[in-house]
Amino acid sequence: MPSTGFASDNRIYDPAETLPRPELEALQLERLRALVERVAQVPFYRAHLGRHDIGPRGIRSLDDLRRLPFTTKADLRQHQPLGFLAVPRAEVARIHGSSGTTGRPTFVAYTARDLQTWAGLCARFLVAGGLRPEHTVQIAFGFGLFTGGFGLHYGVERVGAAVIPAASGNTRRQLDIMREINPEVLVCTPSYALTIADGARELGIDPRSLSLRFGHFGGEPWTEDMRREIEDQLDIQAFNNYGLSEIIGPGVSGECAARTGMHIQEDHFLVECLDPETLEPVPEGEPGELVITTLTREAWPMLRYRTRDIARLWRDPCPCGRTTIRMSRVAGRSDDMLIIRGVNVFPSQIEEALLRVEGTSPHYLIEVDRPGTLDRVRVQVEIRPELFSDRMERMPTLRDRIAREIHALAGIRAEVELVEPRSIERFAGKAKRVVDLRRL
Ligand code: DLL
Repeated sequence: MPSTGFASDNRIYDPAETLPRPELEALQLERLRALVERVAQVPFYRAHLGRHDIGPRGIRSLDDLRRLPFTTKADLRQHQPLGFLAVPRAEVARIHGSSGTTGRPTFVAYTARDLQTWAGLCARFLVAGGLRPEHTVQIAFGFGLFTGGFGLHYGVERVGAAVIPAASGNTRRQLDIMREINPEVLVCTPSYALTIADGARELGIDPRSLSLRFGHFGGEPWTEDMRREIEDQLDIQAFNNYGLSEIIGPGVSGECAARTGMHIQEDHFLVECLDPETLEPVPEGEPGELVITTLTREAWPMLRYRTRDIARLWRDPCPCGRTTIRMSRVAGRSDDMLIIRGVNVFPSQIEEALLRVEGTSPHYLIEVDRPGTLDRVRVQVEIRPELFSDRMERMPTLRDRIAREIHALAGIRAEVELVEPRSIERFAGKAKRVVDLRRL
């Protein structure tokens, strides 16, 4: 990933972000020992540590992390609600949850101190990506069980900037608010940022004329091409941030002004990158599943949580001065990876292919089925309004080009269907891009 200088002025919120590596690692080790002591409050972990005779004194170096058990989403589900709580119920200050695919939320808990830590972590990435106390931020994330709204809200407040808790959805209202209050910053999912741009155009407003100067986007996978789209359509700078509710919510990592990967907040999280099959570490820079251990969570400590998110890690120094490991964009999830005729495909590869072809929009739906014995992939792509009306004769060429790009990037043959602008469902939160109709 080439560094192209800083996208905004380079500021660091917390000196902990620049700790020399030996100091950082000493702090991690101390916190890991304290964590092993704390997780003994959780029956699931107590049983494991007892069986393997591991106590805080058995943790001599950070490599001893590998002696600790993994935790999976299935473990969390099995011990719902709040089976992983490590403090007395009276000390719980907040409960969030993630809806997941089953519809039943899995809950996670925070103490008052966890909430303080969380606000500080969000403040770090917000400042890294340009937020200053004089700014106003429109948050178009859900405020509810989802961690996006509240997490970013308290992060913005911690920085000392003004928050508009607009919440998600109702694009027209988002635009009204934006035009009356003129925020410089937008916070939402990347797909919703594009919906806002579309919504503006529908109202006859040039989205580039809005007051926005930059945006902090996260909560779902997106590509570098999608960043360019968002930046171009809204005339802003777009920063990526990553997190998950099981760990804390947003605030696990985020981009700095150099935008060459997201800095992992390593004084609070130990992150491993493992082969999802063998669970052995992958060589540095190779894609693997992120496995996260929370070093400071009080109410909800997690040992080696298997995120299912596939990304790459690298350690080389960043020009911004932070000393932390950086992670790449999330390429997909090991559990939503599609296997099509034996080829592993991530929806993000298809998105990348689409966006390479001029005339397409980043709104698409991938449908997989198996009419006979072979998988069939159909990709519906919205094309841009200016192409749809008067250039119908160019459609077959466009379709072929998209299919060729998909083949080149993802290694599969897909049927491409060009559809009218705005015919694919929009989501105010995370976009749904895949429908798998196969009975596997
Ligand atoms: O989405 C937390 C969050 C909110 C992060 C707002 C950033 C901004 P969950 O609902 O538990 O929590 O979903 C977590 O979303 O495991 C990833 O698969 C995906 N995800 C989150 N951020 C990114 C990102 C929140 N920047 C799951 N890029 C994670 C790609 C992301 N995927």
